[in-house]
Amino acid sequence: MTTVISDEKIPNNVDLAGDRRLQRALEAWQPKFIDWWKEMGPEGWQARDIYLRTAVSVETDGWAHFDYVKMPEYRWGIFLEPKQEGRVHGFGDNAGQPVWYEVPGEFRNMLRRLVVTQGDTEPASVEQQRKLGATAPSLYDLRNLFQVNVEEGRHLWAMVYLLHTYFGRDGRDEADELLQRRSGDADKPRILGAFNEPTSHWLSFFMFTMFTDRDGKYQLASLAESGFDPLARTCRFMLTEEAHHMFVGESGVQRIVKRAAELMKTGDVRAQGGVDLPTIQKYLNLWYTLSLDLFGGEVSSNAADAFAAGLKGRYKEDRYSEHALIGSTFAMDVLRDGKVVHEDVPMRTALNEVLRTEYIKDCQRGLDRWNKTLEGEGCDVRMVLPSHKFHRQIGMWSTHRFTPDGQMIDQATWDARSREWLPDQADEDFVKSLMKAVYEPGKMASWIAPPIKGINGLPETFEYVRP
Ligand code: BYC
Repeated sequence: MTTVISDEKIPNNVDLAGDRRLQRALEAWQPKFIDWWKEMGPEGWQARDIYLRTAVSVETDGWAHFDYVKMPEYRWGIFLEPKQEGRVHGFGDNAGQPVWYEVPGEFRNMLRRLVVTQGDTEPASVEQQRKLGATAPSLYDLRNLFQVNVEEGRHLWAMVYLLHTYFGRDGRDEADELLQRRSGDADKPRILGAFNEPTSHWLSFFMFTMFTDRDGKYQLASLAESGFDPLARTCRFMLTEEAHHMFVGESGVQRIVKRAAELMKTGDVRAQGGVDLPTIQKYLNLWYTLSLDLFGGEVSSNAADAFAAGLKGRYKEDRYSEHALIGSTFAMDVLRDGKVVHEDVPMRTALNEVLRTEYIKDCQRGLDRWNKTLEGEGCDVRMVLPSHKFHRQIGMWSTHRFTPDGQMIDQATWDARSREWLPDQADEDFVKSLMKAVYEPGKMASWIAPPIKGINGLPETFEYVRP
């Protein structure tokens, strides 16, 4: 076990020194990444000492090193889970055949698209969150924001390693373009919808890390099944870091919910500087549905092709007994002639929906924990996941309007009622008005309860970010 950061220019466990050409190519990309980080990373905090975790190996008992570091000096490294000898494809048309260690020619484009789509989300999220440091509710939260940011940077490195190593010239061009697109930019936006939405305050940040990072968990887990072995191994290690991001989101919202319930006992929540539960529910509705869109269309030939090819599997493929999925079906709601019907859809084309269904169950478990908090505070309001048909912008439900409980409505009803369900400008202005920075160790903003414990066994009063 080692928790010491190696002194190589790019820390790694892929023997970069043994491949001079690749090492040179990545060392040429590194300064472009640092320039991007300085321009688009956390605004105003680059020269500060932040108490951060750095990945230094993939060993379960000691992969992380904790210390103060200035973010531009963070040691972004390349870490893949170790190779399992004799690994075979776990699903699709090649199930049982040896996995690939190089990119098969016929699937090169499909694979590159998956890697680029995944890679694009990582810098996008850093860009979305770059101004949040100015309004952090505590030093603990400020540090968690930066932890998430630097690790999204490392996840970008993971995808760039794959592009440089396996996709030649095209891969190098794609790696450069990952640093050129910008979240929310009209001319060169990020690829997926949710990654172009502004994350303009901490309630949105916590909802993003709860719901959008959780999409990341499911997408990475299905790529971790890939028969392209280097992709599987890199995604497996990324999942280790992803767990903390979802913790930040889930516990962040839980603390806001707790504070709201406490304030409800003494009067109007907003008047006392809290975020009221109906407003929290609206932001939940927004970020949950934006994240549902990230799974793609309900019926998707792309998903079927990626599964057939052995490139993208299901969540925890080994829980299933059947891995070819020829002739099987998935029962799901679909739109037929403008009506919702429940139908059996050929399984391979339904795989985006299969994955989304797993994700929805996982989100519900998070809400159950928030609702336990409400119960514990003696509050009888409950947080609810809206229907998967509500407020969709991708897939078959995007063509019609639905209420949060899944009833189809016309556009006029939607126009009259959507403000009850989604945040409007007044909600946005109100939430922003609460966002005043608290930088004193151990102190919290009025709208959020303190965390249950600090980071890495340290107290909540620890100076996680030095002045
Ligand atoms: N926005 O067959 P379809 C994370 C496009 S998050 C815009 O329905 P398919 C993270 C699609 O590209 C995880 N466009 O779906 C979290 C296609 O275009 P073409 C990110 C969209 O192909 C927090 C067309 O619509 N990982 O890690 O199965 C912080 C029809 O597509 C969207 C991945 O996404 C959308 N939402 O796509 C940091 C994994 N959805 O081909 C990080 C890699 C679909 O017609 N990507 N389209 O031009 C994939 O597995 C798949 O590409 C998708 C589903 C999940 C996006």
